[in-house]
Amino acid sequence: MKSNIDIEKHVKGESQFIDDIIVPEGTLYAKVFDSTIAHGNILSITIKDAINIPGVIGIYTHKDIPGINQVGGIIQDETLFAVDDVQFMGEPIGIVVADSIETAKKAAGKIKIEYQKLPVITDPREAFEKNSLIMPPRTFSFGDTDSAWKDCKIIVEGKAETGGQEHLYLETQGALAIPEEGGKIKIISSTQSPTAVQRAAARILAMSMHNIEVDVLRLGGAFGGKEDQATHWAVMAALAASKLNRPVKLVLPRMDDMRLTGKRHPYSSDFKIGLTSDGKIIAYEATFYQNAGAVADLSPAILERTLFHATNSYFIPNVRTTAISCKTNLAPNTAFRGFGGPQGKFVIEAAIHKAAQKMGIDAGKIQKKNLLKEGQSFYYGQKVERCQADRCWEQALENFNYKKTINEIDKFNGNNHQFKKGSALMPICFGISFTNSFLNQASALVHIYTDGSIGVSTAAVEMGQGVNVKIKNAVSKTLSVNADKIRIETTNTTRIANTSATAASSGADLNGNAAILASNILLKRLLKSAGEILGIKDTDELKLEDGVVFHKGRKTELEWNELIIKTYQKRISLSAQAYYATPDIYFDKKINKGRPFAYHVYGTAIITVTLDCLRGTYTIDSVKAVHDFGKSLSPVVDRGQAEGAIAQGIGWLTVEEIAHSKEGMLLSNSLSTYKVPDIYSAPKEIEVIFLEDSENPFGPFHSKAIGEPPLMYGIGAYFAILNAMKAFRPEEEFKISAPITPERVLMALYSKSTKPVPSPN
Ligand code: LUZ
Ligand code: MOS
Repeated sequence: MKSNIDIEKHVKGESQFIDDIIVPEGTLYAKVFDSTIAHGNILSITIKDAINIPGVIGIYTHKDIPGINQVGGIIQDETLFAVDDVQFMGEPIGIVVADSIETAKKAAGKIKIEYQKLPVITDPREAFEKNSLIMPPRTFSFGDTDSAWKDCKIIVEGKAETGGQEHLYLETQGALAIPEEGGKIKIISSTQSPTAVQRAAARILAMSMHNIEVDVLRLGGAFGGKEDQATHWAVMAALAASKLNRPVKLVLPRMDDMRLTGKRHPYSSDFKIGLTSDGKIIAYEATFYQNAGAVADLSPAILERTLFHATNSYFIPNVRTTAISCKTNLAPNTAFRGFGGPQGKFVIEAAIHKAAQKMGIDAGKIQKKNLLKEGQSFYYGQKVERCQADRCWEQALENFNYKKTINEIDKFNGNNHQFKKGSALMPICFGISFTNSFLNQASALVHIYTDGSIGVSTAAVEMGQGVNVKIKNAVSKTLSVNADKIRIETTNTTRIANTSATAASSGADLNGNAAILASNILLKRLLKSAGEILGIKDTDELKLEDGVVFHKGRKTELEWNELIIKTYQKRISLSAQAYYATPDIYFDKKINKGRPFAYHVYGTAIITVTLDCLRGTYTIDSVKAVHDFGKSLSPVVDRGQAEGAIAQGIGWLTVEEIAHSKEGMLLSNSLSTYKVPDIYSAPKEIEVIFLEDSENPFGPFHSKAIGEPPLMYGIGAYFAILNAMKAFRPEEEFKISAPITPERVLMALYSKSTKPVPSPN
């Protein structure tokens, strides 16, 4: 089987998500009640009208927590339930538990909370000015920018902004907690990080981790939104289950999910770039103001990845970047596909765009001239190895006939007034590994049953990205048995302990490698056993191929099923556990240098758009990319990931707009007020070519991570639209502020400025 193994079940509606599980007898339902103001002190909570409603079983707040009221992962600054004050609208204050979800909802609506309001900050720069920070700023530097500016012929300074992004996973956050014998709690959770749920539940309930079991079948999407923020709901359900000794289900309704959970971090950034007259970048400085929301969540790690990717796929000899995590009164922003990388890359692309404009040349000239080369170093100290930047670039331009595209666009723009076309090139380079080195570990447990079928457990969580089919293929290749014999089990903390989140695009790498190691242990045992069965001494000459034992390249009579049962009868273990830790990665946070990434993923995309200059609307005509997949473990899954990421990246920078009121209320709070790319706004054409001959010793069978990198091709759509706008108003200096919604395009095209709006002829 080559495609995502869930596809058939998905299409038939047979795939189970949290809300599809047939609940145990006596299950209760929980509803969160939350802050209706963005900042203030809680004066009183009155539950009288709620608790007396028939069917309401319990109402829990911070007072009911037996352990520590703390769910912060990186910094301990986040309570499960608010205590004295609230810091964002939607901050959980407690839960109502009832015998039906309707009753729980009704009761939650009857809880009265009095507040004393405090000033609200929603803007990161304002937070910075008021010294409202999550942690001290961080600076990465390389070379010496201060002395480099004098060597620059062209210097451009500017500001760039990117907005938030709602994850909008199809399955909202949720969990089912089931009490078991002796106080143990089993939590079935829609989480990317089973161990994070287990750890937080143990802390909140004052229990040992071995009394909490977390099980994950699959997620209906996550995109980073369930890396840290699936924990709360699971722990709340566990708390109620533990209090009441009854199963408790907590699934967030869509509007609660949008209101209560954080999004991609909006960034506001300043940049300064200096170049020689022939377009070589000599110096680059950037300051990133990250809108973290009310608590740290994963913001410090996301901030760090922004710094790592601030120079995208370019070598710049003098760089200084500073990133500031600003504490505001919004829901805590969190991991989102790319994890701060896209925000960093957008700013350097903005700087190059502006520099190109000033020099009167195509941005592509600057991009090409500064692409990373083998043997150079990234500005955080890692050597550039197996660099594919140039190859992807060259092949994209050649395969997709970029020259012709440009000529056609120029011709079109010369002949049209209302419609203008634009294009942009977008090279990417994305580092693979968790930037916190210790997280780069995984383990696998492989059982072969006596009928020859195989069960594989790892830490990987299937969330639609196809990690299960990749692990299946990796085990199938290693043992040389048909993939149909292999079942990928749920992700479960009793089978696989101390899991890192399935995140950082590294799920298939880490868990695939662990599964290969475990399979190899079994393979070695099986071949030794085969030698004994066949009476062959030189086991080195034995091989398993398609479920048959071969000796010196010749088929023997010994087949898989017989080998398995005989090995079992000889009392040889048919189970193996293995552990994988990415080798040779480290990072010194004192000097901000090291080798944080196992490897990098490269690619180049060409994006073309058509803009209706009367309406401000646009179509993304095409996205054509040459992408470095390494040697793919599943080309159809990888292609799907690339195409989906491209659409999601374009959505972030074009139509998806998160809006808050000044009081910190989320205005884009439903599917009617928040626009995600649909079939009309997605690119009309996406073509992705697999770069050939790319080796990757760190990936299972030389594959490369795919989850996040292609999202950043979407940045090209922003600049393609900007270029089309420039074609309409060549004199105008447009602000760099994403998302570039049709509304904003229209306003910009007809903005009052010293330069007149051109009219036809
Ligand atoms: N999560 C995380 C991530 O904890 N660390 C990372 O470096 C990372 N990178 C990308 C996505 N999620
Ligand atoms: Mo992450 S953004 O959960 O890979």
